[in-house]
Amino acid sequence: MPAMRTPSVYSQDDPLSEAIRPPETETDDERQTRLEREAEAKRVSEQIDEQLRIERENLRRKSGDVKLLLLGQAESGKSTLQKQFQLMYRPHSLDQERASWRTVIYFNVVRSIKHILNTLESWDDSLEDELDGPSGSQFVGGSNSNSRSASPFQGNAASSRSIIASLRRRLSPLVSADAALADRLSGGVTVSGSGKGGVFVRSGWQARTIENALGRRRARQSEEYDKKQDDPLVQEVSRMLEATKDEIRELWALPTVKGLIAKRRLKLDEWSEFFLRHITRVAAPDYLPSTDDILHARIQTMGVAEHVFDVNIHGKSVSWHLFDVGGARGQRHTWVPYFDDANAIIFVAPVSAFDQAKEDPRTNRIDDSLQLFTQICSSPLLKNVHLVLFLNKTDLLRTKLENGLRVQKYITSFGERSNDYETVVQYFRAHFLQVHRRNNENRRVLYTHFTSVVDTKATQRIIGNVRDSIFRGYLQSAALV
Ligand SMILES: Nc1nc2c(ncn2[C@@H]2O[C@H](COP(=O)(O)OP(=O)(O)OP(=O)(O)O)[C@@H](O)[C@H]2O)c(=O)[nH]1
Ligand SMILES: [Mg+2]
Repeated sequence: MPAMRTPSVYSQDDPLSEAIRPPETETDDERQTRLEREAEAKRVSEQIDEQLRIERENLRRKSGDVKLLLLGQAESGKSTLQKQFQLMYRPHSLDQERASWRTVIYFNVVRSIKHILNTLESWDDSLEDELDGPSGSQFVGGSNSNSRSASPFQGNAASSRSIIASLRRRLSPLVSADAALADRLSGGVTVSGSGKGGVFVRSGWQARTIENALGRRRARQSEEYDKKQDDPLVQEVSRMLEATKDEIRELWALPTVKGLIAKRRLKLDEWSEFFLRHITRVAAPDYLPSTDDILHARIQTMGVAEHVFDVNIHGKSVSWHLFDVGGARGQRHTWVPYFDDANAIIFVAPVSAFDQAKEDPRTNRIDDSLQLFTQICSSPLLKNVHLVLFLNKTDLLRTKLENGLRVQKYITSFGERSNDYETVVQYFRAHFLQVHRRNNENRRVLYTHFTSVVDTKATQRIIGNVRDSIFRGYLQSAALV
C-alpha cells in the first residue's frame, strides 16, 4: 500500500478531496493558475445558486402566495396581531388551542404575583417614608388617587407588614410553580435571553405543552384518550389558584401595592394588570380562556414562526404566509433570511412605551422603534416591499395620558406641546414619517394605522384594509413580471 501521506488541508479520508488534491510536484505558476481556476469555478457556482434562488422565487410568485412579515421590537404586539389574523382566517384553529393557552395565562399570573411580592420585599423598610412622604406622583385620579389616604402605614405599619408576610406565606406554593410553568412553556429547554418574559417559545408550543405533560408518549393512543388527559402541572396550578384566589385579590387590592404603582416603584406589565383584574374568572376551576384572554396572554416569540392562511379575494383564494418574528434584540438576526422574498411588511411600534426603556436602560423604547424602523426602511433587500406601519397600543397610550403622565418628562423634544392624545399620536407619527421620507429612494407609499390590536373589531377592519392595499400592490407587481 502507498507510503504514509503528509498531513494536508485536503482530508485524508475523503475520496473527493483525494481526487482534487494538487500534485506534490506543483510549481508556483501552476499553483497560481489552479487558484485562479478554483476562484472562477466558485464564482460560477455562486452565480448558479443565485439563478436557482431567483427561479424558485419566480415560481413562488407565480404560485400566487403572499409573504407578509410582522416586524417590530419586543412586546410591540406582533404575535397579538398574528392571533387576529388567525381569528379572522382560521378561527377554528384558535378554538383548538384555547385550552392550552391556560398554561401561558397561569404563567403570566404567577409571574405577576411573584413580581409584586419581590417588589414589596425590597421596599419593605422604606415603604413607610415612600408612601407617606410628599406626593411626587404624576398620576391624578383613577385607581391611584386614594392611595395615600388609605395607606396601611398610617399608624399601623406593623400590622400591614404582618398582612404582607401572611399573604407571602400563603402564596408561596403558587409562586414556586413559576419555574415548572416556564419549563413547560419552553418545551423543557431553558434558554436564557434578554427578554423580559424570560421564556422563549417556538411555534407549535401549543401542541408541545400537551405532549410534554403526557411524558412524550410515543404510542399512538386514541385521540379521545389524549383529550381526557390534562397536564398534571396545569391542574395543580389551577387547584392552587382556586385555593388562593382571595389572597391574590387581597394582594392586588392592597393600598400599598396601589401606592407603589402610583409612585412607579412597582411596574406591572399590561398583561399582569389585565389578568389580576380578572382573577376571579381566571382562578375558577373550570376556567377556559376567552378570546380576549388569549389576545392579552403574553409569551415571547423565539426565532420566526410561519403561519399560513387562505385569504379570499375577489372569489379567489390566495395563500398568505405570515412570519411572526421574535422582536428582542438577541432575536433580530433571525429576520434577515426572510427579507429577500417578502411581499409586504407590517411594522408594529408601541406608542404607549414612551415612558419605558426596557431592553437597554439607556434607550427609550420609542427611540428603539425609530432606529429599527430606519434599518427596515433603508434595507436594500426590502426596497420593493409594500410597507405598513401600525402605531400600536393606542388604548394604553390614552390611559397613560388620562392618568396625567407627561410625554415631555421622557421625551424632551416634545417641549411645551399639549399633552393630549391627538397631539401626542400625531407627534409620534410625524417622527416615523420623517424616517420613512429620509429613506425612500423608491418613492414607495407608507400606509399608517393607529391601532390597538387587542381590540378585535377595530383590528379586523384594519386587517381587511391592509389586505386590500397589499393585494393591489401585489397585482401591480405581478403584472410587471
Ligand atoms: N392593551 C393592549 N395590549 C396589547 C396591545 N398589543 C399587544 N398587547 C399586549 O402586549 C403584550 C405583548 O404582545 P406580543 O404580541 O406578545 O408582542 P410581540 O411583538 O409578539 O413580542 P415578541 O414576541 O417578544 O417580539 C401581550 O400581552 C399583548 O396582549 C394593544 O394594542 N393594547
Ligand atoms: Mg411575539
